Amino acid sequence: PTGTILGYPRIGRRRELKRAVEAFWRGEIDAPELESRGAALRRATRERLAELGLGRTDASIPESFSFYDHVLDAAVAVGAVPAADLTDYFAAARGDATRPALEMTKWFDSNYHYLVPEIGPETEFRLASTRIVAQFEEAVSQGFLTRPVIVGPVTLLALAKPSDAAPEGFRPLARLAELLPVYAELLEKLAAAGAEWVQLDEPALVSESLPESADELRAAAAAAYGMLGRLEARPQLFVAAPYAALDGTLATLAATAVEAIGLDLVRGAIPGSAGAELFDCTKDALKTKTLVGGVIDGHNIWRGDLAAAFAKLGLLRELSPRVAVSTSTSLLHVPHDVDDEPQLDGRLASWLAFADQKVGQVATLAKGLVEGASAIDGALAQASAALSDRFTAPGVRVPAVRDRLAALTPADFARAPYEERFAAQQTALGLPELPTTTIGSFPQTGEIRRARAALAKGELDEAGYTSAMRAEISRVVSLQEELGLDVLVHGEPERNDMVQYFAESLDGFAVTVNGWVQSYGSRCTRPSILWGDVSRPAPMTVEWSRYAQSLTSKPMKGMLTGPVTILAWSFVRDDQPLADTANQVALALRDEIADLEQAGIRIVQVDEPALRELLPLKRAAQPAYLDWSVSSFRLATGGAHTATQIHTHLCYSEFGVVIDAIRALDADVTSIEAARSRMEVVHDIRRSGFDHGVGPGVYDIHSPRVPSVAELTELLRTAAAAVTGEHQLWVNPDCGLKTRGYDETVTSLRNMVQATRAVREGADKIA
Ligand code: THG
Ligand code: ZN
Repeated sequence: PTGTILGYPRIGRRRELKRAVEAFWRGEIDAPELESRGAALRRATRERLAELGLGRTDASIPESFSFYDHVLDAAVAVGAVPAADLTDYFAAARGDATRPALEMTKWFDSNYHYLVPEIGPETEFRLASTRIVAQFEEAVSQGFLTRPVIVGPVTLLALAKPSDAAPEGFRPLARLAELLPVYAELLEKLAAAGAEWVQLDEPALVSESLPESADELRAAAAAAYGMLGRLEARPQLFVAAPYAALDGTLATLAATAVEAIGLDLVRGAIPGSAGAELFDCTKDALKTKTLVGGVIDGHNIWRGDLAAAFAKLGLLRELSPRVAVSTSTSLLHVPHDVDDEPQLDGRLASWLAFADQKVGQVATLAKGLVEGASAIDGALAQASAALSDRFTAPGVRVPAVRDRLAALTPADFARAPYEERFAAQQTALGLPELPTTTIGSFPQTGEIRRARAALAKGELDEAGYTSAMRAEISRVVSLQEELGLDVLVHGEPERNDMVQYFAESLDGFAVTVNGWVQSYGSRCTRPSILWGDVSRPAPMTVEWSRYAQSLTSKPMKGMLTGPVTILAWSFVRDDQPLADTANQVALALRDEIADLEQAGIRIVQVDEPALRELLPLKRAAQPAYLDWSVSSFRLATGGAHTATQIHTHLCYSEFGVVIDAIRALDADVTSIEAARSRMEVVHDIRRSGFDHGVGPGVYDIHSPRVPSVAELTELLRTAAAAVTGEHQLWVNPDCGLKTRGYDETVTSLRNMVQATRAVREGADKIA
């Protein structure tokens, strides 16, 4: 094949997979019906990809379907996660009455989450599922010769975590030699079924953020592909290394018998070019390989510079006579089709490429490879014209925004010293010891969702919507007063998604209607499109917060989403450094904070749950990232009065790597997810010398379980013993409550307040 993609969105153009899977979970459809809906989606995908220009019978079309997650699929295939049927499969993903769910974590530097298999010395590998073979045969029966895709053995093990039974220091990668025969058996079965190519995804080989060192990963790759390459009856092997540069591991793969190597040429440079040295022996080896150039960005939605992409393929051809064009990553990270967004401004739409448009770009470049550049001149020129239009269109560069950015000085990024702020805030707020609060959102009831939908459909007018939201805010405020919480929130009933809400209110953003992207399992988000210079035409949250504060004498927190998270969960312009874009967002938030202060708000929370997520995979790039991400937060909050208390909230584990950055944010109070890691995070915080306010979440909001007063008291005592400062500890759940029901929320918060009182009053007073 000369043109291919590493993977295609599997949720469906209208989220058909989400609907099918959730119907199965609710018991509305049975397993055969779910299977047949999955099959229908796979068939539609193959037909669509062929229609868009990928070859029907030359292994160009990848088989990248999954009912939930591709890492789980690979773990099930090799027997590492036992799953006899779909019920077991989903139980592994989501847990059930008897089994806990597998842990979920971020897939490289994307907003996709995979399930983490648990592998120990006791794990027995065997070919436990041949679903992948059956899906290939299904394609054959429809007249396709497609390319099965599976997570490779090195990545599967490197992403797994040690099972509970594993001894201290055990790493799943130690089991590689026992795992390989199972991959071998699978490859043999695929060959027998007629597969000509198989794609093995090995993004672990590009990451410097895994516990394994580059040398260990390289040795594993040499062992794995040495062994699989020597198999007699096997399909041709295409090892794909998306998300960053392969660096020295390219030489390792080149020295094996794999037939094709996929390079991310959006993130990484052409091998042999400046900064990507190539030794002669590797050069010789590469001449015998198919080099699959990932020149179409799978990670964003820009139409991009097609001529530059084609030029990269030309450079690749100097390394091997066999070159194919592909996407840099799977298209899993982008929505299906720009044509599904008729409401988008036509000019903006002409700058965009979602999955289907990217497949079209691949087909165009493949044609250029086969027929020569002149065959695609027109298409390249059109793409270049769209690109220049994008650089010159109104709103992309707004002088007022740029002037303001250019005039910033270091003073704009700093507040008064913490001690001074602390004293002023104590006076202004008069909070008790161990202040209690929540993270921001309260349960989103059916009523709230219906009001939002009715507003969108025009069935409810602005005034009706506002009064419905005010009624909800008033209910939530009364509830918090009744519970005895110290710092209140308005509950965010008016927000759908914490990023989309701001994107809808800021200039420089567009939002989509059908632009769903899978986040995990059946859950999706619609990332906003940050296309131009960002500014705030009007206050965004102030009226809601002002109203909420008018209902209580307790401090009401203003609730904002921070610049890094707004960038991380949007598709961001790629024509300027992220740092500049982040600072534009930061200035809009800074103005919002000033307006909140004017409206009588004394505490403002600026959430940065995605701070860890954008951390680059390559170590050399991490300090610069941490520098700009921290700076943008400090710019957003740096204008707040000394007496205004700035909070932030961070989700997800792995704080170790960003702990210094968290400290550098200089927020007065930081709430973090800690319930599931049993307060280990408090010790991390202490070790780092963090001395500002901290609210390690005392219970896990991701589960419906209600924590008892006794267990909360115990956790709080642990936390109180670990923090250093007298007034340092805050009490809160570990994340927002919007996905929870009211009953469990009320009981949990009641218990949390009671436990806090017990700890405040001292051990002897506890019944
Ligand atoms: N917003 C955005 N990105 C995110 C999160 C977010 N990425 C990381 C994390 N949070 C992912 N978690 C979720 C949790 C729930 C849902 C999606 C991602 C979810 N989505 C609804 C669904 O699929 O049914 C749709 C929500 C909607 O209507 O907008 O429940 O919070 N941007
Ligand atoms: Zn959170």
